[in-house]
Amino acid sequence: SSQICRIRIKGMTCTSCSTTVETCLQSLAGIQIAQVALTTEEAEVRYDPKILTYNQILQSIEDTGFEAILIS
Ligand code: 9UX
Repeated sequence: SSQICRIRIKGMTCTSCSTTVETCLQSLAGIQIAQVALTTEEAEVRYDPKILTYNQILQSIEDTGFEAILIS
């Protein structure tokens, strides 16, 4: 199954920051698509809710050193 969520990510200032977050998300089991946009400070993530929860997604973003807030 699959679910899409959008996440606001605070504190990214260069493309290396957004690539770090994007690569981190893409490496997680259960993530199907992850795109991080620096300019809008947003991530769009498609994931399998049977494998991980959005709280785990938010936590793994925070683990990279950026603040993550669920938008939708
Ligand atoms: Mo860019 Mo981000 O030099 O923490 S990698 S600012």
